[in-house]
Amino acid sequence: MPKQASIPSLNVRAVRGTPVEVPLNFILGTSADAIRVAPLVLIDVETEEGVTGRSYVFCYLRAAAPAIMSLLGEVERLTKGEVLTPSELWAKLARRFTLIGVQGIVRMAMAGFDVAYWDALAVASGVPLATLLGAKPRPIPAYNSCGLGLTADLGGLAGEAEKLLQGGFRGIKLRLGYPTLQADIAAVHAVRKRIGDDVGLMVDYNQALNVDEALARGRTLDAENIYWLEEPIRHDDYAGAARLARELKVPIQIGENFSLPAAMTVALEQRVSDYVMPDLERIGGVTGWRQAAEIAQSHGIKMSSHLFPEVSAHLLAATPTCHYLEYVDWANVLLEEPLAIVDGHAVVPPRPGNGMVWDKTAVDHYRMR
Ligand code: SMN
Ligand code: MG
Repeated sequence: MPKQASIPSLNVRAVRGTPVEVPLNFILGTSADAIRVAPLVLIDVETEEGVTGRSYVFCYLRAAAPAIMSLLGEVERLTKGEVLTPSELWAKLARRFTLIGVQGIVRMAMAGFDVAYWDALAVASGVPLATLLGAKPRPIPAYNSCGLGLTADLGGLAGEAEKLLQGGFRGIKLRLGYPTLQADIAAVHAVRKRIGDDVGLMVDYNQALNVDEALARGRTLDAENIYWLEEPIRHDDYAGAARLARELKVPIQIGENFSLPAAMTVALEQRVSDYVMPDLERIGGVTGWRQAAEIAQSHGIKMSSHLFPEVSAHLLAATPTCHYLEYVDWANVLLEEPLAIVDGHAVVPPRPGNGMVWDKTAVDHYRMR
C-alpha cells in the first residue's frame, strides 16, 4: 500500500447498529442458496470530537443480524473512551475476543466497526478514505455482479445479462453449479450469445464441486472464454485449489472466504489461485484489507473486492495490484449518494470519508421489524 497521510486520533463515544432488510433488484441464486433480500446492519461510530463514521455489514442470514447487533454492543463497551489507532483497537478487541475466537460474526462485527472508524478518521482529516490511505482517488474497473443466478429459464437469464451491462459495465458474473456440466455450459452459451465476445464473463460455483468434478468441468470451461472461475470447490481445500490452478487454463479466483490476512498468507504460499478477492468483513475491515493488499503485492497477484463496493472502491485505489471491483447495488436505496458507475468504472467519491451517508427516510422504511 502507498504511504498514508498522518492519521488523527478520535475518541469513540458510541457504536450504533441499525438492522435493515433490502429487497434485491436482481435475485442472487447461488448453488447454495438464493438471496432475495439483503439483511444488513448499518453501523455508526460516534466520536467525542463530533465526527461520525459509517459502514455496513452484510449478515447473509436475517437471524445473524440481532447477534451482530449484540456483538456491536460489546465492541462499544471495549472501545469507548479509547484514543487508539485502528490497528491498536483491532488488537485490543482481538485479545478480548480470544476465547470465543475472532471468526464468523464476531469478526464481522469487528470489521464493521473498523471500517466505520476509518471513515471517521478520513472525515476528521477532511479527505476521501483513498487519500488517507495514500492513494489518489481514480476510476476503478467494475463488473456487475447482480443477478445471473441458477435458473431453468435461459431466455430470461440472457435478458438479465443484457440488462446488467447498462452503465457501461464490461464484465458480469454468472452463477454456476447446475446438476450437470451440460447445464452449466448451456447457461454460459445463453449468456455469451447475448453479450458478445468482448464482455468479461466470470463464473462462480460457490464451492459446489469436488476436485474431480471441478477438473472435469474446468477443462470444458477452458475453451469458453471465461474471465475467471470462482470458488469451484470448498473454500478451505487449499491443496485442491492449488491443483486446479496448476492444471486448468481458466484463471482460478478465490478469496471471499479468507478469514483475516493470516488465512490469505497460507493460501497464497500454497499458490491456490491466479487471482484473489478478499471480502471486507471477512478479511478484517480496512485494517485487514491493507495487510491483504501487501500480501497480494508480495506474491504479484491481482486483487479484486467482494461486495461492499462503496468502501472497496477506495481500498482498491490504494491496492498496488488492483484488479476488479465487484459491483452490487444493494445499498443504493439506503444512501444519499450511491456509488456512481461511469463507463464501467466505479467513481471514488471526492467527499471526505468513504462517502456513505444514510438516507434516513429509506433507513426507516427498510428497518427490520
Ligand atoms: C456471493 C455469494 C453470497 C452472497 C453474496 C455474494 C458470491 C459473489 O459468491 O462472489 O458474489
Ligand atoms: Mg463468489
